[in-house]
Amino acid sequence: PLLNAPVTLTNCDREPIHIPGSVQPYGFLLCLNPANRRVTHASRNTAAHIGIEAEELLDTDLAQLLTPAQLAELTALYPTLTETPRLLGLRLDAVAGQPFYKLIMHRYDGLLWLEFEPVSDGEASAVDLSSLNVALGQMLAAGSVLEFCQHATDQIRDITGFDRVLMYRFAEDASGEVVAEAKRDDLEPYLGLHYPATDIPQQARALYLKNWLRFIPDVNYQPAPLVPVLHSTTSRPPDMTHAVLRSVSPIHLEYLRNMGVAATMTISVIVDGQLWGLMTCHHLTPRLVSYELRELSLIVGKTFSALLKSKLQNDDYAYQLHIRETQVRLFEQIGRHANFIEGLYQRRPTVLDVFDCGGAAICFEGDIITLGSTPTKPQIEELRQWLRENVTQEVFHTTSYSRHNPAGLAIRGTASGLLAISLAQEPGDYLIWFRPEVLQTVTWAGKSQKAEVHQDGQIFLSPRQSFEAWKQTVDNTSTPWRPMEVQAAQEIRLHLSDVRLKIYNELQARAA
Ligand code: BLA
Repeated sequence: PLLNAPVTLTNCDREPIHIPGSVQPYGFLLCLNPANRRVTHASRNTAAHIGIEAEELLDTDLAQLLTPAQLAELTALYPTLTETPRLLGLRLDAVAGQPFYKLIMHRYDGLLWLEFEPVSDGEASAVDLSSLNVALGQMLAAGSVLEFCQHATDQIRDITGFDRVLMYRFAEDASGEVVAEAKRDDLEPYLGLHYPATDIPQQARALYLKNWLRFIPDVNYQPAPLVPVLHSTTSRPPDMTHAVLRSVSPIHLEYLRNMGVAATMTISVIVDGQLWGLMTCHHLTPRLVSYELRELSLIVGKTFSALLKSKLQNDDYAYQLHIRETQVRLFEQIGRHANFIEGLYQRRPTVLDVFDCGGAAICFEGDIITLGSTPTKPQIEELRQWLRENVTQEVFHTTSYSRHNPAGLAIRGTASGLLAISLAQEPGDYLIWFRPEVLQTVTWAGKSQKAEVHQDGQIFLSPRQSFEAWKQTVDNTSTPWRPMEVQAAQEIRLHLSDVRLKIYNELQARAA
């Protein structure tokens, strides 16, 4: 029933994409029973490829297709197969005059999987190792995560020749952002765009953790069903999690067509067993990339994944260091000023320089001093009152002030996010950092902003629409405050209250 239930835009998490019961027809598939090595399933399109009907192949051994020497070679390999596909240097010349095929094999779900891919014309089979060497050197040397992502997208584009290569990074809420892009000059940029979590449903993410590379050479294909479609022992189609030719979700194919994309290849980026992101390649016309080049891209992708963790740690460390150094200099300035509060803003670094944020305000003894991009002083005064009446914590932070206080809607452009520390025992003095609404910092680069709707009233499925959908989910919200920032704010608070206490004690001593 699940298989037959129509998949709609709201239940796509339930589409069983690992058992589509069909393949992409650019190649053909045979499944074998490992016990007797006879064919249990063939894809319907064997006739189109090698002139033999699928039914004719069932229950045969491969003697019909292979020479005795090839058959012996294959037989020797069966016991070594695992779920990871292997390319065999075996070229199938089924019928004189037919194109050559490569054989990709793996073992999964109680079956031996033999996938045959045509050798494309003029295929670059020689892998350019020295350019790979340069590429890996650049990736190693990258100073930041973003630079690292940029090198990787450039490399994948060089290797494969796709029109566009994107690095798509997932956020904590499973939405995604394009953080690097290599593309043909005449294409509109996607860099900086965000998409909601639903564009890549849960089961697809789970599958992409097991299988690192997907390839769709032509989104307008007609799927070739398996014959027979059901697995003999499980009463569902064979599990294609690791199959190269697995037929793709029709919803996703529509999405790609709506985007004007004719071919894609996507490589998983995995850190600590989690899907960190996807490297997605697009081509505007159908494109058959050779298995060898796909494997080479996969090596770059896996190397990228392996190095990414240390690059992420470096970025964190650099930011932590920046915060520490700025704090220290700020504390020195505070110590030098007779009126310590002046040390927070009169020269750089100011409190604004400590964090990545839009603006800051110092509310002290009835005065308000602003730095960077902030709400107006009367608005800050209102905020100060609100904090005083509603917040008991010494350090308060939110990504969406308007969720706590509807009055916050008016200032979301500069102050969706707040990080506030109270400055003294007596309430009312605050140091506040502001972060703008995320939406103020991103734009859709395309021309039309209005929603496109089909004649039947269905929403047009495309990245542009999902960008609009993503916007709804981040209305009135800033980027999150990181634990290291909250902790640094706490330290600044402690330091300021120490300084105050010292001044107070000195005054007391003098008075005595
Ligand atoms: C899969 N969706 C994907 C994939 C990507 C995206 C990269 C991986 C498959 C591939 O290689 O193409 C999303 N692609 C994007 C985004 C951009 C892009 C955001 O280029 C931005 C530029 N998708 C939807 C909705 C549903 C949906 C609403 O938008 C479901 C109702 C489903 N997406 C969906 C499914 C898959 C998918 C089922 C898995 C496809 C498969 O592997 O069979």
